[in-house]
Amino acid sequence: MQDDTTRYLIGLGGNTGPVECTFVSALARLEAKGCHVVSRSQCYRSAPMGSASTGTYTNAAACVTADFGPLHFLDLMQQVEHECGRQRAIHWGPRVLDLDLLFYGQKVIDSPRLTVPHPGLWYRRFVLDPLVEIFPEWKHPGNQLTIKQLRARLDQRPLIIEVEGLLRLPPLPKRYQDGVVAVRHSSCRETNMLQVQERFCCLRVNHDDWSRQIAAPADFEIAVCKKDLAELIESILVAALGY
Ligand code: A4P
Ligand code: MG
Repeated sequence: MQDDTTRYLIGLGGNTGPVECTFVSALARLEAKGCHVVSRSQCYRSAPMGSASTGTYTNAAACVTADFGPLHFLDLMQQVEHECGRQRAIHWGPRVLDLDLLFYGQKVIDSPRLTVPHPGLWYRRFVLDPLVEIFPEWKHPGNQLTIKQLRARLDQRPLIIEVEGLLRLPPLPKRYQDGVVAVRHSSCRETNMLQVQERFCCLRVNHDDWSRQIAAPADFEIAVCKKDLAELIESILVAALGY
């Protein structure tokens, strides 16, 4: 068994066409390009995260080893997406296949083309469900929580999403009754965060005008532009609550 530094954990997703067959084909294509598929999870179904997509998603995860670096690996994943019929029309739109690099061993990468660990994995059931099946004890290099612990946080109720730096929240649909969206004021930053984190799953959204997500913060954060806030919070609720 190779050590963690050479393992790629990937997420597979899709909501158009015969998705389970596409996953089999995608992994075979990666092998044909010189990768070795060590293990893969079953398939999991979930509601689509993001308003640009409507069909139910199928997701899975796989562990792959390869003798080349992460940017070349990303090239191969994108080639495989293309060969399987992926068209990049709408962000978060319907797709036959989406391959995401979730982890590359314990490495942290923050480059224009690649962010690893994947910045959205910690609040997405559809990523953590398959991952916990194949690697429950794998640690996130950002805060050393295991996949199992990250997944368990999403089962806590109420599920709190804290939005930092906002005075008022945008209106959100009432159907997410298990999720609580709270505003965190910068003046009570340290102490309140610590208390809340012990009791609840605290998903933090940092509401600055940062242009892109960050890879391995001290805690997990999402940077987001103001105009997208309501949609982003709703996406997080869908992905974290699973409905
Ligand atoms: N990129 C940066 N980091 C990575 C990484 N770790 N893995 C860059 C893969 N790509 C990475 O990706 C856009 C760019 O991200 C790439 O060119 C690459 O350089 P993309 O696949 O072209 O676009 P996308 O997938 O539409 O966007 P994004 O932001 O990657 O979306 P996600 O996070 O993949 O989410 N709902 C359910 N239930 N299940 C899903 O699987 N997936 C999505 C897409 C939306 N809703 C979903 C699901
Ligand atoms: Mg993607």
